[in-house]
Amino acid sequence: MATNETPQERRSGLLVNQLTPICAPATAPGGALSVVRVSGEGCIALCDTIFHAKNGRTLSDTKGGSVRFGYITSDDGTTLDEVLASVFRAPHSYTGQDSVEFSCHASPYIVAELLRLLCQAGCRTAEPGEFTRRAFLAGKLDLSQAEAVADLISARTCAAHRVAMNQLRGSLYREFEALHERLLRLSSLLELELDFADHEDLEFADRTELLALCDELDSRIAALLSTYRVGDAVRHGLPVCIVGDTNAGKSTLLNRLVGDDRAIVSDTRGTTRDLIEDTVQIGGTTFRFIDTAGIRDTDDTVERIGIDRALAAVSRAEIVLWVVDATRAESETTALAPRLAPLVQDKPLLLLLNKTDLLTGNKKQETINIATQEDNGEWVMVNGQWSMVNGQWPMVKISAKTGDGIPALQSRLAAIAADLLRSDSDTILTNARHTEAFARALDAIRRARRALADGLSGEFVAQDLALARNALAEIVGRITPTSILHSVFQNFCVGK
Ligand SMILES: Nc1nc2c(ncn2[C@@H]2O[C@H](COP(=O)(O)OP(=O)(O)OP(=O)(O)O)[C@@H](O)[C@H]2O)c(=O)[nH]1
Ligand SMILES: [Mg+2]
Repeated sequence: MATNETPQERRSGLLVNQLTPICAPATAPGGALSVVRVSGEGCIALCDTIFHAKNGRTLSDTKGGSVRFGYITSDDGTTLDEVLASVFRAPHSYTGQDSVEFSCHASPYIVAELLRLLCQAGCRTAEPGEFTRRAFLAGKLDLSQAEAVADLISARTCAAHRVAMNQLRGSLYREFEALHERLLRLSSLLELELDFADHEDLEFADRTELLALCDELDSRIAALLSTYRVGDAVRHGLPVCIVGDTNAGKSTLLNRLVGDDRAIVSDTRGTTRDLIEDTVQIGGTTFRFIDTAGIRDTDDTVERIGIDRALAAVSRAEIVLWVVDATRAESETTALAPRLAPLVQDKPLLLLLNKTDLLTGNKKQETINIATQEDNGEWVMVNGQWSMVNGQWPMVKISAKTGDGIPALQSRLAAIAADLLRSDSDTILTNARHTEAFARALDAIRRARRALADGLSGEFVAQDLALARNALAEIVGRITPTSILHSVFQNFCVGK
């Protein structure tokens, strides 16, 4: 667990005012009840100055972990509200300090008055994340768990909740402990050797064992890093790029999928210039749909910038939806396949045959034929173009305008997402800060391994191993620059 007072933390001033009683609403406005949190030295007696129980009992004579019913009395002697007060005594509380949580009626007036009375009695208003920061400084949570609290609060899907909950229960901390222990073992073997550097021929550490330890650390950290792709998608939404020719109906499709008028739709070619994003949940997964500029040859400088952005978005996306106007399917696919194919080699692409509501007679039959060929798994559409580029792109027929085929598209997307987001690992990296620190640790371990393999002096190896240890320690907050601590807690809301 995070240590209570490292010199670095003390210097940083994080412990200044660490004991002062603080108060803040812990619930968002709205609803029937609100919780107001109070924490700090002497806060229970402080709350007694505004809280009165019918039977004359006080919060000071209430056991930790129990609840008392009573009234909040204003300074003019009137009753502000009937409340339940939960009392927690150090160290058995969220912050590790004496704490009180008032459960009051959710009127904004009551909450504001209660906070005013508490401040008048000696509290100060809590800063964002200050309760969790106190919990971290008291060693109740490591830094990765503190960050998981924020993730848990903002989790909107089952997957995001599961990842945050695992991290809150210490999954990342356990990874840290296991890796750190192995690194320490590696370092101590080497340092023993350095202590006896005068004895030239002495080599205490078995090089094969050291190399094997490096490899073990390397593969575990590399495996953890590879989970970030999934973690990022879980947290920010799986990026799905909507791409295609101008006027194919991309913006109409974005609006249809997110159920909102997000992008301008018009029959003028080249309407969309910039990337337009919105998230929506389908089948328990958050998707981040990205509408893009239609791809065509153009002399317009701004439109060209838009097209470059569209192609870059295709490269970054996890899934690509290629929208084709079904009435012009041949020309659009022939023109764009060579530009898109190289960008989508390793990612799922759905070819969306849009505007099927406009198909009649022969055209309709043609589309049905294409779809049938797809079922055979070897459809070749235009002059052999498909098979040359990629014969396996599955197709969905839709009408973005009427909504026809959209449920089928949504189930297709849900199935692809389930496949992409499958992970055997309990620990999934969702946080860029953790990922960057693991990457630094991995770099250092790889340098150490090279130095060992090249037979360099143990000193160089030891330096890199120390860098790797420090990078890991930052993740859980054992050694963490003050600026990082501040930015972590500033991202919390007040009352957390
Ligand atoms: N009939 C029919 N018209 C559609 C459909 N989808 C889009 N449209 C029409 O096609 C025109 C172009 O639609 P947009 O959604 O703006 O096309 P886009 O691909 O975003 O076009 P750019 O932004 O210019 O690249 C508009 O007039 C839409 O109403 C559809 O499924 N059926
Ligand atoms: Mg558009």
